[in-house]
Parts: sequence; structure tokens; C-alpha cells
Amino acid sequence: MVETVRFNCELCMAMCGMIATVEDGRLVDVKGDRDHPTSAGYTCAKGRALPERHHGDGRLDFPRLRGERVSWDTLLDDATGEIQRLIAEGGPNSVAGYYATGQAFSGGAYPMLDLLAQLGSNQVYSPMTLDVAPRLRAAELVTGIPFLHPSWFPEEGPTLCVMLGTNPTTSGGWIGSARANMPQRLRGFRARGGELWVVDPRRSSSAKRADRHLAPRPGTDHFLLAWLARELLDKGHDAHEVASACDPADVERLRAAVAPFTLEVVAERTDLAADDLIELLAAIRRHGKVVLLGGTCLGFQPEGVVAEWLALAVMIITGSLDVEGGLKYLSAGHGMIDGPAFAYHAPEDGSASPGPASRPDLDGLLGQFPAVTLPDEIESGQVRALLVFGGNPLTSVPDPDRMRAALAKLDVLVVIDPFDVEITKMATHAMPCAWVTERTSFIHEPLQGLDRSYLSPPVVPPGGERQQSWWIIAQLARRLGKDVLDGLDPDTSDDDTVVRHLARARADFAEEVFAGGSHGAAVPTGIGWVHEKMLPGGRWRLAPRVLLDRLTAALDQESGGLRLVAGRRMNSLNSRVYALEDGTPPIVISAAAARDHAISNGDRVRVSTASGAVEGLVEVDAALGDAAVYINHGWLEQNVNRIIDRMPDRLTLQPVFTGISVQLERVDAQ
Ligand SMILES: Nc1nc2c(c(=O)[nH]1)N[C@H]1C(S)=C(S)[C@@H](COP(=O)(O)OP(=O)(O)OC[C@H]3O[C@@H](n4cnc5c(=O)[nH]c(N)nc54)[C@H](O)[C@@H]3O)O[C@H]1N2
Ligand SMILES: Nc1nc2c(c(=O)[nH]1)N[C@H]1C(S)=C(S)[C@@H](COP(=O)(O)OP(=O)(O)OC[C@H]3O[C@@H](n4cnc5c(=O)[nH]c(N)nc54)[C@H](O)[C@@H]3O)O[C@H]1N2
Ligand code: SF4
Ligand SMILES: [Mo]
Repeated sequence: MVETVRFNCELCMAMCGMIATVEDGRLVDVKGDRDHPTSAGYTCAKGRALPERHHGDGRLDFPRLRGERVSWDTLLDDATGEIQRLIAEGGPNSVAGYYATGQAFSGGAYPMLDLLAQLGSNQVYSPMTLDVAPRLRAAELVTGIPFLHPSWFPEEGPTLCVMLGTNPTTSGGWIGSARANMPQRLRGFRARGGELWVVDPRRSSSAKRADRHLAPRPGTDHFLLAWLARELLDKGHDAHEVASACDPADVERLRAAVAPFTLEVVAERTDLAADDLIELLAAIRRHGKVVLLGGTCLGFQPEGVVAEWLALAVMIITGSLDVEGGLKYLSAGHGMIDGPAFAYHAPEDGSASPGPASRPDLDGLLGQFPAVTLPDEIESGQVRALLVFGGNPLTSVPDPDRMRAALAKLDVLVVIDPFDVEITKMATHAMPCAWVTERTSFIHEPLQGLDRSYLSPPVVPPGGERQQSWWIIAQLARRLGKDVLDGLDPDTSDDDTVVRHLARARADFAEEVFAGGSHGAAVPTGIGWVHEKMLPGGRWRLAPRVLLDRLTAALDQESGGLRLVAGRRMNSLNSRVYALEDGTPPIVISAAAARDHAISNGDRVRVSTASGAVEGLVEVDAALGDAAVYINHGWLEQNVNRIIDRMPDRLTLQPVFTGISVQLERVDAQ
């Protein structure tokens, strides 16, 4: 029997519409769904490899207790028995959770977060402090609301787009730019007269599609942005927006803080030609409005939170946010736009959140502990059980050796994952869960910039003894005397019922989404509602004191020498290689670095910092900025997190992943 199923590939934020062919219960083929409202048939190599990965031998098929195959009942009883014992001995904070990218966009982590909350544990960790923290902090400081981010659609809004630290034609985008089918949409943007600039030390796939590519010295974007703010405050700003939606004292404070960032200073610090800078400024003045589309590598920089703020500030003063012809904000539901004005703004210096006891020098962020402090909490004996849900802390967090040693010390390491990977092999309790091909997903991420929400059905039933994630967590919860399914019985409820039930609590237009299935429904949006309903007193906090201080201090910081560049590649997603026939990527260096260090293509090199060293084979890329050394993350052996400092940024609680100073040397064959 042959049937076709329309579903969404949820591997990245593009959420492409797919059509699966299922033959006698076997997933044999996927292709892009041409009728899909956003992806229109587009797929990438990762999505096209879904059938092979689904059936491949890397799957986790059976529950495993300390390496031995057991029944689900045995595994769940053992895990919860141990957890109860640890809670009795050390209190609820003995149990920690790390929920991450693997099921981040399908709402799958909500039951786990609910379980931790019901247990009374404050031990919550996630890539929030490895990924988005600078963006959240900047939004919080400027709007009082960490989750309020503008969203760019190439089909509408400003006719000038400047990408900084993002490469959406490879990544599928990020907060504010999560988009399917970016290559075609960028072509359309330019064909309609849109102008695209890409600021990136690498000639990325997006840079290749741009009108202009500027390759700055890594980690210096805040200089470029401060100069743009300086010049636009002088000429090119939107006088109405500045007068009506900003505090005049803030405008003067910003003007004073950016005054030292002259063309000469900025050209010198960024390695960009003065002529290029002048042309960029002229383009902004010509277009009037601009989208400064920042990605992970804007916030990953040493002054990432400053750069994030300055990008917002430039968009505010040019009248590019929440006005006709500008960028829209997407809402989580109709209630957000039509309801009462938002009244829970953070204080002007940002919200405070308690940090972990073992690191009294550090705060938390928005109710979570910094991911880098998980090993501290384990070593101090506070955390003795850890639930890992869709994440790989062995590759995503700085100082992997210390992380590995800490994880090995745990009494209980529950890992819920559809694949049998390094972290499931370390698990005391390995719990095989359904993958994207095997579950119903409610995909609803408007605040991350996804303009449609979807209900994606399973393509085939779960193979092996895999269970739905909600089932696993609800079974753990039930044995601990808790209910995370809002009254539904995990033994008798089916996947579709549970997912719809949990979805209704998350979105007030859930029924519309259900009706649309994998084509979904548009999330409510509009123009002006952010000024009207969300901003504190209807005004942007244009010049947060903590950021002004950081900007001024940045003038004295050194930015010379070789600098690390972070960045993603098409075939893998963080630590998971999804596309077929792929292996460890090279360490990429510039022609200038190759010459200065007498290194050639294929040589083995060592890249080091005070934190450690990473080795790999080199590729010389003539298009790479002179100061750049590009290393992809997510690899166990060639693990770039060996050279990342464990000390996070004070304001964001996130490590600095790009733009740090590195040493380069050739490793000669013995
Ligand atoms: N194929 C693929 N897609 C993915 C992922 C993946 O691993 N692979 N990961 C997913 C995840 S978890 C996320 S968070 C998103 C992230 O999505 P994006 O934020 O778009 O991330 P990248 O594609 O890494 O793009 C970052 C770009 O910034 C550049 N860059 C590095 N340092 C600097 C700098 O100092 N200044 C400037 N201006 N640019 C710099 C890099 O060269 C790179 O091209 O992608 C998601 N999608
Ligand atoms: N040096 C450096 N470090 C970085 C970054 C960087 O650029 N440089 N990027 C940072 C960023 S942006 C992020 S988001 C983090 C990523 O950090 P993590 O999320 O911790 O890492 P991933 O490799 O994405 O882990 C995904 C895991 O989920 C599993 N998985 C896949 N599908 C499913 C599913 O359907 N359900 C469940 N339960 N599990 C699933 C995979 O097998 C894998 O084990 O890393 C951060 N760390
Ligand atoms: S991984 Fe590829 S196919 Fe899947 S959603 Fe992202 S871009 Fe689309
Ligand atoms: Mo991420």
C-alpha cells in the first residue's frame, strides 16, 4: 500500500512543507511540498535525507538502563525511584533539566519544564544562554520585554536589508528571520528593487547572493553600528519617531556615547574601507528605512549585547520598527494585539534572576541558570540527577572535558533522544523517543519570527520501542505524583489528542492552525500595536545605562590579531549530521594567515586560546577576511568549545563564541 503524508520538516526553523511517500508502513521518499504557503517546494540536503536517517542504524530503538536493554516499566520505575531518593536526600534542586534544540520548536519541552516546576526545582538549563541571550537581553533593555522581536519578510517592509552575523540561506534563519526558501525569497527581494548587504567575515552563502559583501574583523560589529547611529542621528533619522517614541534625554545620551565612533576609528577597528562604510550609510539614507538583520553571530561577539542594542537603536531612529513600511512584530495570539496593554516591563537596568549556589559570582537569566554553570552545580553535589531532552551538552557548552567528567559523576542521567549518540551512550537511563517523522507537532514560534504556526502529523508510527516525548515525561511525572498532561491519562490518550490539548493552552488561534495542518495558519500581526500596547509608556528605552557604559568601555578594548569565527554549515545541525556522506569540516583560515604562518591547504593546525586548543586539517579560503579563523561547532573530536572561555558575559550569562583572539600554528607530522 502506498500513501502520501504532508508534514513539516522541523530540523531547522524554516519548517519546510514536505510530502512523504509511505509504502507498506515504510517511509521511502520525501519531496518538497510545492503548494506549501512558505516553503513552496524548497528543501535542503538535511530534509531530503529524512528517510535514510529515519531508517538508519543510528536510531535509539530500545529503553536502556545502565547499558542494558530493559522494559519501559523497569526503566521508568528505576529512574523515578532514584530521583525520589535524591530529592529526599538533597531537596528538589537535586534534579536538573537541560532542554535544547532537538525538539525546541514542537513544544515538546513544555511537559518537562512543567515537571521541574511542579517538583519545585530551579535547576533549568537550555541553549537560551548559549544562543539567544544577547538578543533577549537587548530586547528587554530597549522594550522592557525580552521576548519582543521584530520580524523581517523579504516581501514587505524596508527595501534595504543589512545582514550581520547571520546566514539564513544556510541556517533557515533565526529570531526574526526564521524563513523557508530564503534563496528564492532573496532573489525576489532584489528583483523588486530591494538592496541586500551582508556583513560577514566569511563569504557565506547569503553573502554570495547579496549586492554588497563587507568582511569586517570578527567581533567588531558594534563599532560599525555605533558609527551608523552617530551619522544617522545627525542626518537620516525619522524625526517623528525620534520625537514621539523616544525620550529626548535618551537621544542625547546616545548621541554623546556614539560621538567618539568616527569614520577613522571605525574603519581602523573593523578593517573595513572608509569608502565602503560611506556607501553603506548612503544606502540607508537613500532607502530611509533599514532592516539590520542580526543573527547568532551578532550576539556571540565579545560586545554582542551592545551590538544587538545598537542594531535596534538604528532601526528605531530610522523609523523602521512597527510602522508602515517598516518591520512588523508577530504576536503569540490575537489576545496579545487586542487585549489590554502589557504591564510587566523589566526594570530599566534589566531583570534580575537568581544564579546557581555554586557560582555566587554569577546571576541567572529569566528563570534559568547559565548553561556553562551546569558542571559547577554537579561538581558541588547540588545536582545529582539530570534530564537531557533534545540536547548535546558534550558539544554545545564550553570546556567539554569538564562537562563530560561532571556528567559521569551524576547518579542519574536521563537522556530522551531519538538517536543513539555519545550522550545517550553516557546515560544511566536512555529513553528512545519519537522523531519528527513519528510524532504530531504543534509548531508555534511567532516570537522567534515564524509567521505561520503548524500542526504537523506523524508520517509513520514510532519504530522500535520508541515512545512520544510527552508520554515519557508524563510517565516519569505520574510516578513522582505529578501530572503534566493537564488531566489526560498518558496510558490511554493518543498523540494527536495530547498535542492538540497542550496546543490550545499555548495559542488562542489553535483551531485555525489544526485546520491548516502542515500548511498551518498565519499568526496574528499588525502595525502599531507594539507602540500602543507593549512599549513602556509608548516609548523605546533607546539608551539603557548599562549598555552606554559598555559601549564607552569598548573603545579601549583590543581587537587585533587572529580572531575566531563561529558559523553553521548546510549538512549538519549543531552536533547532528543529517545530510548523507559528510564528515568533520576543515578549519578554515585566510590566505593572509596561511602566508604569515607558513601553512598550506591540508596541513594539520592547532588553534588555541588561554582556555585550551583544538586541532584539525586546514583549508585556505582566499575569500575569508584576513583576521578570521573559522571553525564549525558540534564536533566531539574537533570540538571548538575547548577554546571557548567558560566565563560568560555578565549581562547575558552567555559565553562568547565568536570574535575572540586565537593563536594559530601548524602541527608538524611526527
Ligand atoms: N544547516 C544548519 N542550519 C541551522 C543550524 C545548523 O547547525 N546547521 N543551527 C540552527 C541553530 S541552533 C541556530 S541558533 C540558527 C542560527 O542561524 P544564524 O544566526 O543564521 O547562524 P549562521 O548560519 O551560523 O550564520 C552566522 C554568520 O555569522 C558570521 N559571523 C561570525 N562571526 C561574525 C562576526 O564577528 N561578525 C559578523 N558580522 N558576522 C560573523 C558567520 O561567518 C556566519 O556566516 O541556525 C539553525 N539552523
Ligand atoms: N562554540 C560554539 N558553541 C555553540 C554554538 C556555536 O556556534 N559555537 N552554538 C550554540 C547554539 S546556537 C545552540 S542552539 C546550541 C545547541 O546545543 P544543543 O541543543 O545542546 O545541541 P544539539 O547538537 O543541537 O543537540 C540536539 C540533540 O537533540 C537530538 N534530537 C534530534 N531530534 C530530536 C527530537 O525530535 N527529540 C529529541 N528529544 N531529541 C532530538 C539530537 O540527536 C541531539 O542529540 O549550541 C551552542 N553552542
Ligand atoms: S532542515 Fe532543510 S528541509 Fe528541513 S526545515 Fe530546515 S531548510 Fe527545510
Ligand atoms: Mo541555536
